[in-house]
Amino acid sequence: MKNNKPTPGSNSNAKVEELERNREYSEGQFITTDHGTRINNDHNSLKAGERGPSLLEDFIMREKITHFDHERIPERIVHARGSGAHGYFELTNPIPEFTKAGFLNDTSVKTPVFLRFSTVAGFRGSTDLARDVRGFAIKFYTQEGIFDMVGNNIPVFFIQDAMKFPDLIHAVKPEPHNEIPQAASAHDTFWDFISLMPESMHMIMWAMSDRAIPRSYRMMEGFGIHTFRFVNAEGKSTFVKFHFKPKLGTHAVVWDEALKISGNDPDFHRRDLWEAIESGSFPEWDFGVQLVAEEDEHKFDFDLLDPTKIIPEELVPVTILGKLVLNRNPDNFFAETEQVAFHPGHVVPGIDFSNDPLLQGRLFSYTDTQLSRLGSPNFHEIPINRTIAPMHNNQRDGHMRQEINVGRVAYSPNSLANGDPKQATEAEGGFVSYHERIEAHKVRTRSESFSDHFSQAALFFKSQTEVEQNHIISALRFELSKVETEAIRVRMLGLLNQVNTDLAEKVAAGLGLDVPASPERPMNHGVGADADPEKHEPKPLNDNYEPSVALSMVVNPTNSNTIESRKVAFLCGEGFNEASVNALKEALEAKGAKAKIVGPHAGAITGDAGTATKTDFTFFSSSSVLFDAIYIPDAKGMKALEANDNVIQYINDAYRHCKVIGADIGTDTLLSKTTIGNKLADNKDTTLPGVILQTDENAGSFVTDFIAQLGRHRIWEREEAIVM
Ligand code: HDE
Repeated sequence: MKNNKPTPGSNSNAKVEELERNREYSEGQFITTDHGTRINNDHNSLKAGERGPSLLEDFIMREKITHFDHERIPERIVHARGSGAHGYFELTNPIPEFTKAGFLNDTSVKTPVFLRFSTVAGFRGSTDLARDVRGFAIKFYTQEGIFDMVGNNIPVFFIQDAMKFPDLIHAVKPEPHNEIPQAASAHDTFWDFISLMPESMHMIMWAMSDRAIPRSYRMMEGFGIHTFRFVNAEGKSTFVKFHFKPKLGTHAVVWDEALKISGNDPDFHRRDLWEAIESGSFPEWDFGVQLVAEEDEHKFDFDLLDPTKIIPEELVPVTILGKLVLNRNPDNFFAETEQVAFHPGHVVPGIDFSNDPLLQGRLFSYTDTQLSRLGSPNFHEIPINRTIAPMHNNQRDGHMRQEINVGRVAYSPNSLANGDPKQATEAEGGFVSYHERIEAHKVRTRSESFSDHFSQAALFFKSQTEVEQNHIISALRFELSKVETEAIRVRMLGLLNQVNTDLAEKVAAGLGLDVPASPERPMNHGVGADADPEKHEPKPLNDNYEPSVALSMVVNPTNSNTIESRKVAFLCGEGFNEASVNALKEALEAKGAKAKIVGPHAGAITGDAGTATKTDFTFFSSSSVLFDAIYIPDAKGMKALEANDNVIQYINDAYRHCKVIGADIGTDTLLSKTTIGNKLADNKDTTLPGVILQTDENAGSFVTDFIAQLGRHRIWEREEAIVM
């Protein structure tokens, strides 16, 4: 018997309620076999005598162990590592002139969603902080069926044609002979492939940028990448690209930090998402679209069907339709996050596909992969995948079928069931594919309009601030220095040089190489056997684009200086200054930030006013890479802090990673042992950006200063020439 526990009110929705029929609550219940027989002893197997052999008869042990033996399913071939949450989409700006999709027309309906974030290359247990693209896959449970927006946090892709996807993934995954490296693109096979695929250059710029090491899933943009179609009630189509802009802004960590987080907390992003939702700090995005009239299809320098291109927001602005909010963690990771099955081909009337050859290939792949991953064509019956719209058809049977279809008719046309289930006319909500006129030869080739591989790569690079450009250069140096085959490094320099000479030269300097005078001609995979190779040569750079602020994370116009949910470590010694801790803590918490007490040991420490205060972490069990800023109050036990290498490391890392550091009066000796001390020793009058030292004079402004600096996310002016 199940308890029928109500689902918590405010963060429930139609899908969350629908899942209730599958929830199992054990509280107050007897333990039973899978078949309901109450178990009297769950600790011992059935034996012939106390010290004798186990008996085959033991149906209870056999059932328990058999189930355990079969607990695992294959992990996703890509995007194996991920985390998900429930939420809703709320429409504020209906667009009936562009699409008839109900959930984009009716503002009275909140559409339930389930969003899964992921990395691409690593295995299920790999670190969250790998340099990688992040998946951003949303299941919209609309009243007209499921719409899956299976996107990424980067708006372009490595390849132009689905035919190359297995090659790309074989190249980036661990090398097949020794299964090294895990969750990393810094190895020969990946860069060998990329160096022969000029079409990947735009994506490479993004993947080597800080976008590939996000601070949080909640601080990433999401993109549908491909051009899709909207279709309105009159059957008119408009090209559309999907965008999700995070309320907290788009932010990253720095590479050294990513490496250290991977050791300190490989679940960093998963934990961050979970904790934010549990604490009521609900992640939120604006959902927007770029719309292009059919008549304008050919008005751009690039092809709308080419998934290695963006439409710069300066050319077509993003129209915001509403907000997407995540407000509920799953009840069970396996049942929901692991078994959720996305598919770009899950669409509803009013949304249709373009002929992007990458998208077209995906339309095949996703059902196919669920068959091997989830094991049956009945994966749509798994609770998280179930539509909340009525579902009736003549599909039947198969492994693990749940539905009990009543009646003798499982075919159409039929007369024995009055022709039911019946087809829906367009007016009744039947899906009608867009009537695109196509007149063409069957050819196995690529369109010439897909040959400009460098212009948007150059646009991306020049739209970055100097700090961001330096990070791209460092990332390329890091990755390529891990490549053992020199010819691959040289070929990459040749390609980078076609994007931006300064970039190529700086990367080359880090590799101890020269940029090749004439790049080795990469093999051109776009040429079909029946095509003219000259016509498919990569076009030289067209540098006509204006830089776009939307592409930079530092000057991105959607970034606000909110400090909501940011985490600040308070490094407290015994007898810490309670007044200064409380003043900053209260001010931070009032703005939605989190203050964590880090102390010399677990349990509690006592402040100078005698208050026993629980420590959240110790200097040994945590690190500044897990926080956005640190504050060091004065303490009677300051001497112990001064002698503690972990404390010094805390401060040095926070400084190196350009984080805000606040310090009380009385911390001078401690600071003198850190990088801060070294910098100040050079010039006593210098103030260091983002290092806020409390004095008697600034007592009134310290807290506001600290909060203002924290809102900047990083103090980039502190970053010294990372690039030699
Ligand atoms: Fe995927 N991709 N993909 N992909 N993809 C999968 O489906 C595939 C591509 C993306 O959280 C797989 O259920 C092909 C682009 C996300 O469950 C698989 C091609 C984009 C997720 C698959 C692509 C994506 C997947 C593996 C080239 C961004 C995770 C497990 C034609 C727009 C969804 C699964 C989740 C997952 C195939 C390219 C995004 C094998 C063949 C481009 C976010 O079906």
